[in-house]
Amino acid sequence: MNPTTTTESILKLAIQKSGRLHDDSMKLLKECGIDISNGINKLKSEATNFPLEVYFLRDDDIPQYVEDGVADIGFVGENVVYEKAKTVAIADKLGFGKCRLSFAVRKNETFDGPATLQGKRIATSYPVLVQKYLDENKVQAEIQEISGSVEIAPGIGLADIICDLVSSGSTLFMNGLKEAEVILQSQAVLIKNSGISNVKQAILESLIFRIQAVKQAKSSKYVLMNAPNEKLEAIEKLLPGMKSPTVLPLAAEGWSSIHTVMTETQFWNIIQNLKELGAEGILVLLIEKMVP
Ligand code: PRT
Ligand code: ZN
Repeated sequence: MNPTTTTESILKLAIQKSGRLHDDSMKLLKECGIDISNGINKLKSEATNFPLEVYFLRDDDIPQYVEDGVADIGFVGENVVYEKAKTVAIADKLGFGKCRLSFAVRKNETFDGPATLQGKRIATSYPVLVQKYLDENKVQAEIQEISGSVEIAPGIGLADIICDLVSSGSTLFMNGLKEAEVILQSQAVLIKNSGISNVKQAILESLIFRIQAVKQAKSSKYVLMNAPNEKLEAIEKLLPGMKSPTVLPLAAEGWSSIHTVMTETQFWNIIQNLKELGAEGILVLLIEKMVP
């Protein structure tokens, strides 16, 4: 620790110790230029070049630790934040750990909206969110809370329907189930304690600034192409870009090189038109950081 720093000037971040969010959480910190000395002490680790201390915890415990102020902030799935219903604020979405919480039924059964759930036994690890959905839809059903392998519940006669996290859908498919209704779209988010000090708030803002630059870069591509000068105006009209594109003359007479930034979707939407206008030698490059 830098001799001038005190615990009050270090932001405490809780991330998942192991599991689906661990690697992406560590990767995000790295992409933000924050080095974590992942020493022998796996419970917590300190950044060497940013006022941050990282606690490694079970994801279910993170909202509680942040509410209590044991950690100032945490990276955790929205599904866990809403299920635990602690008093924490969501400060940013992190763009990884995407999944959805869905009802699933046996593949030969039909699901005609919430009324299908009436009187059924629902197996889930998310009793709070499922009960909320039942209440909102004025349906009564029996919730069987189980902590893992929810997808086997219909097969062993424990439940008629399940409500579980889905990403690719292959777990449901392999268990003879099909997704029937999504009740929550989720991704990893940054949660924060509601009463953090001004000093910590300033550190958090600089962390969020870095996270946003990383996220923005991920969704954008740096695109270069060569184009005949007489088509420059028409091509520029197609390009989204941060401001206007950079246009540089090529050694070849009558040709220019155009540099610009766009999202991957925008690129695929305009690529045919660019080619029709005579653009060639089109290069698409990754961007590491992007500050608008
Ligand atoms: O030990 P700890 O309590 O910390 O971890 P955990 O076992 O409770 O959680 P973990 O590591 O499985 O998941 C952590 C977080 O990852 C979840 O809270 C979600 O926010 C997010 N996430 C993203 C997922 C999935 N995708 C996901 N597919 N969490 C779980 N799954 C499971 C799902 O429960 C089902 O069993 O994967 C299976 C379905 O996946 P597909 O691809 O077959 O549809
Ligand atoms: Zn968990």
